[in-house]
Amino acid sequence: MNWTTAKEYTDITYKKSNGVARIAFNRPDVRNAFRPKTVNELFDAFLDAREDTSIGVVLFSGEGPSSKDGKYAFCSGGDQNARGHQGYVDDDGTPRLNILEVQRLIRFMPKVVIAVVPGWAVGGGHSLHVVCDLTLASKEHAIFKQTDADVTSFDGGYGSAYLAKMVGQKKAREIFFLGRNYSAQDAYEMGMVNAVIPHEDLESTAYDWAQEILQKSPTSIKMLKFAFNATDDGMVGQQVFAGEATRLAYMTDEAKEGRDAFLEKRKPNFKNIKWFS
Ligand code: S0N
Repeated sequence: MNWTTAKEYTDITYKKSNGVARIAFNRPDVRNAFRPKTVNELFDAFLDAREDTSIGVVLFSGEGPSSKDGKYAFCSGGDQNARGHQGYVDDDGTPRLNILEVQRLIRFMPKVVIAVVPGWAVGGGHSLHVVCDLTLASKEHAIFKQTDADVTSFDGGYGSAYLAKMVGQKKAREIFFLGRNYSAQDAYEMGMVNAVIPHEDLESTAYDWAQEILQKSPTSIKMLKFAFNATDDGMVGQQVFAGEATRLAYMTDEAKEGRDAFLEKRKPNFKNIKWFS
């Protein structure tokens, strides 16, 4: 793994290596809680990873351990110090709920996003791992927990409704209503974690998974991701999937004929195009 820093930020790190981007929270002393600035940086980095045609997989993690007590975290959700009465407040004084935009960016980007969970995944941090395509968790340090109902800052979207699709209604309600701690092994048995990895191997395993995915056909991977999403995402899911279907249609002879006929001010001739069943 020869990581190159892709861009310098204050609240996150952003690196790239051989088709893989790695974006990580970098506020370990507050268990990688996000403030609006963190979220703006995440959005910027994820957008860059989406637009970079050399990148096929994004690893999403948290730096650590904490300098105070040596504990690891993926993310502990919204920074409660930044929370006002109408949302999470930035330096400009505007209250925001902008983590939801990052969730949508992860969900709709045509690349695989893997949550690499080295420690706590809590509240809005738990919701972020839920929205990722895959989750790998540290055997020794990962702990999954939902505190939304303790602090009255709850995710009624992907964080809960999609979680229920993943682990079942009863289990999802237990996670949110009781707010207990779940180990990596518990999370694996529930179906919300793909693999439990010894902590010292977590990063290299995530990189290996990314390299394995990068051997596959990019079009297949993105069509599969959007197909998996479509049934849960309503008309937006259909729109995202259909956009890629339209792109494939652009690559056909009939698309070329349709375009050329318009530009040449003549009727299109589709007579030689087969009606495949
Ligand atoms: C993570 C927990 C369980 C870790 O416990 P532990 O190991 O005992 O450590 P602590 O001593 O508690 O913490 C260490 C230091 O870190 C600070 N800290 C931890 N988490 C946060 C946080 N979220 N905000 C600010 N500071 C945090 C501690 O204060 C401590 O600092 P010091 O050393 O100075 O004392 C435990 O810490 C915990 O339970 N944390 C709080 C988790 C939480 O409730 N998070 C918020 C939950 N809600 C959301 O995230 C939802 C927000 C959201 O995504 C959303 C939803 C709907 C619509 C929009 C949004 C949006 O935000 O956009």
